Amino acid sequence: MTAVQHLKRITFGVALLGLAAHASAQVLVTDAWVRATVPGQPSSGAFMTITADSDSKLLRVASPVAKDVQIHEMSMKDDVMRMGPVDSVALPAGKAVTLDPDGYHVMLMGLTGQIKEGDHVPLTLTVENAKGEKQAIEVNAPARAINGMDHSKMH
Ligand SMILES: [Cu+2]
Repeated sequence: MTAVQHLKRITFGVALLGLAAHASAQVLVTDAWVRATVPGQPSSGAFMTITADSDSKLLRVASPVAKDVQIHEMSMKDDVMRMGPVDSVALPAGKAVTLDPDGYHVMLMGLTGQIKEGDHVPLTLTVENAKGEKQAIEVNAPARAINGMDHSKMH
């Protein structure tokens, strides 16, 4: 390939990327991770930071490693930590929303197998913007063994 042909290809690729960015809102997912499990553990949690460039909401999360995936919220009521499923998580424009073990989190329930430290767990996030346009975001979250709250006993 000549240098000019090569340059043309690069320019074409950049143009395509620019088009994709225009066609849909930008949603940035960082620091995604999944809690590693012990053999036989039925559920686990996925955590991440999500930043949308326009007012949006996280509608749902899917993963091939779990039969049921729910978005949960932790809350304090009468000095007792509770959690339950929510319909969606608001993603205000430009604000980094953190899903962590103490707040919103993604519950992976009915695991199809053990999640070992270092595994990569595919997650598909469905985000809807203010116009009602839905967008799927693919995330590969590494599994980390982190001690602390045993999430599986809370259900
Ligand atoms: Cu939960």
